[in-house]
Formats: sequence, C-alpha cells, structure tokens
Amino acid sequence: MLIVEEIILREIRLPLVEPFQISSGTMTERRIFLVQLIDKDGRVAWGECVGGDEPNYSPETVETCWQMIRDHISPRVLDREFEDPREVYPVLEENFRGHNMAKAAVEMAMWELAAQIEGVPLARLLGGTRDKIGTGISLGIQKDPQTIAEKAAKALAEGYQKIKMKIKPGKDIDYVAAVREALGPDAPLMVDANNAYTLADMDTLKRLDTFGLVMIEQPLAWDDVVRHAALQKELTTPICLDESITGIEKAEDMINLGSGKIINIKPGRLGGFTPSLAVHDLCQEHGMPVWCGGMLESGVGRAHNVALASLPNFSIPGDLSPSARYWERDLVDPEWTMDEEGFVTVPLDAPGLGVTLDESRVDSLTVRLETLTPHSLEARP
Ligand code: OSB
Ligand code: MG
Repeated sequence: MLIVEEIILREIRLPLVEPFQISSGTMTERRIFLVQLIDKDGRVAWGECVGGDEPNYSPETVETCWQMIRDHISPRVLDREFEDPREVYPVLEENFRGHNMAKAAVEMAMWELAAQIEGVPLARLLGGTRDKIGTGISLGIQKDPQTIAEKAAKALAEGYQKIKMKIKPGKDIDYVAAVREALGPDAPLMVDANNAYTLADMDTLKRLDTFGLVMIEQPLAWDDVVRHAALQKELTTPICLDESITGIEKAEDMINLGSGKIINIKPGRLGGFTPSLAVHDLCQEHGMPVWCGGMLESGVGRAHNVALASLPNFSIPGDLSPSARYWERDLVDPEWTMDEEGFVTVPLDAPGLGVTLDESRVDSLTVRLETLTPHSLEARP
C-alpha cells in the first residue's frame, strides 16, 4: 500500500558545464526542482520536476509547478491509500487540466516508492526489458558552423549513438551542412527546432530534407499536430514530435493525421509514467518507434528516464547523456556514465531508482524548501 505522509519540495541551482541554447532561449544554470515523498514507514522516494525557468518550452515553469504541487496535487496524494501507482494519474487528472510537469514529478516518485516496497528496480516495475540504453547527445546552438561541427565530431568519437543539433532560422542550413560534412554521410544526425518554423519556411524545411537526417524534431508550433501533418507530406525525413505530444489523445491524433513518424517521450511533458506507458504501447501497436528525451535533468530525473527507456519500443537512442555532459558534479551516486559503445547501463541490482542521493550535498545546495503534510495543508488560510 502506498501511503505518503509528507512531501518535501526543494529547489537547487546547478550550473551547466556549458550554456545550452535552443531556438527559444539559453540556459546557463538549471533550477533543479526535487520532490521527496516520505511514506508511512519512513521510506523516501524522489521525483524531479522538469518545469523550466521560463515558459519557453511549455507553459509550465518552476513557479507554476511549485504552486500546483503545493495547492492542488499534494492534497490529492497525502494520506491517501493507493494500491498501485497506476491509480495516481487518474486521481491527478480528475477535473484538473494541464500542469503535466507538476503532476509527473509526484506521479513518478510514487512509482519509485512502489518499486521500493515491492523490492524491484524501477525499470522492471515499469515493464522494462533491456539492461542498457543507447545514448545520444543534444547539442545547443553554437556561434558558428565550425564550432558545432567540432562538437558534433567529438561527440561521435566519444561513442554517442545519435547526434542531435538544435537549429533556428538563420542557424540552420549552413550549420547542418558543416556538421554533415564533419560526420560523414552515414552518421546518425538529427535536428531539433523547438517550434522555430512555420509552413511559410517550406524552402528551408525542404533543404533540411536533403541532409539524410534521421528525423526533424518539432519544427512547427509547440501544440500543433495539423500543420505537422501537412509538412510531413512534403518531406521524406521523418518528423518527430516532442512539445506537441502532451497526452495519449495527441499521440492518437498524430498517428491518425500522419503528423510525423516518431515520438520523443518525456514523462514530465506527458504527466508521468502512466501516460508515457500508454503512449509507448500505442506507438508499438502502430509500428511507430519512440525514444526518451531529456530536460537537462539531474541524476534523479535521469534515473526515471533511463528506467522508462528500458521498455522495448524505445528503439532509438535517447537524450540520456552521462552526468559529466551537464554538471561538474551530479546529485547522485554513482554518477551516470556512458560506455565506449554509447550505452548507459540500467541499474538492476537494487530496488527503486538504483542510484542514491548525496543527501548532505543536496541539503547544502538547497536554496528553497517547503514541507507539506496533511496538517500543514489544513493550517493554510
Ligand atoms: O527539446 O528536447 C528538447 C532541453 C531543454 C528543453 C527542451 C529540450 C532539451 C534537450 C536536452 O534537447 C536533452 C537533454 O536533456 O540532454
Ligand atoms: Mg525537443
């Protein structure tokens, strides 16, 4: 039985080892939002909320997520009995629109708690079958084509199985051409536009179609599936949707309309593991491959992503780079690493997350903390 008696929200600020620029903004530091659940027997389960500093990926931010978890999510979870973590998502969805990242942070921690109680690795509780996951790298926009070409070549030499480069208008064709030239014609290269184009950019989009890319991720609007269907008809390169797939119905729409051929599953964007598993299964039935994206998570969120990516239809390498790609030092022990062939190992020798948090480091880095209990909620005006 899952019974949570206390929820602790924490914010930590971790500087990125290098700035990360996407079409809609640049990040130099990640505001890491950790959610700690404490159950009736004193077990501690962790979640990470992927809301951003700015609402430039989705409408959610650290601030909106904090408020939603405090005022609307924790009252639905605290002191309530759940037999199974699958029961959590429907409870959070009932008459509660949106705020997927806030819901996911708690929902995913509930799965981790369940894995601890059952004494199984989280990956296995989710139905994962693989013990290592192919790893890709997501490279931010650079100052010139030569710089991105050098970074991409270095990443390929390090063993990354997929190179994703961020693009935006004006930093696209020349940049992709330079990278393709540096990597050779067969290297698995893709681009991610984070909504930077419209159908009026068809000339540019058709030129992107000539580079043998494994996919073009989210070229058009963040909540669109209709225009992506029109675009996919014009392109040979598969379109992959990220931002647009915020629930199972959006995945169904994408399949029915032909808005793309691949889905980037991020459990935070979808509202947790339960809807992510549903999208995974739906895609599998339709022969559509999926892969696990990232949101510059700390090692906590990465543990959740790696566990999910061990399911069979995650057949394309994920944005699951090792800790050192992002941080001077991660929050978890051991840190995440990648082998020379570009695989990250799924931790299968311990129940739950499979990594532990360095709690004194987490404490010393915490800049904001709030403890939620049934009592604290009652005491609120
Ligand atoms: O679109 O996939 C994206 C990071 C922040 C916001 C959006 C995206 C990303 C990434 C990073 O591409 C992937 C990673 O965590 O390595
Ligand atoms: Mg993306």
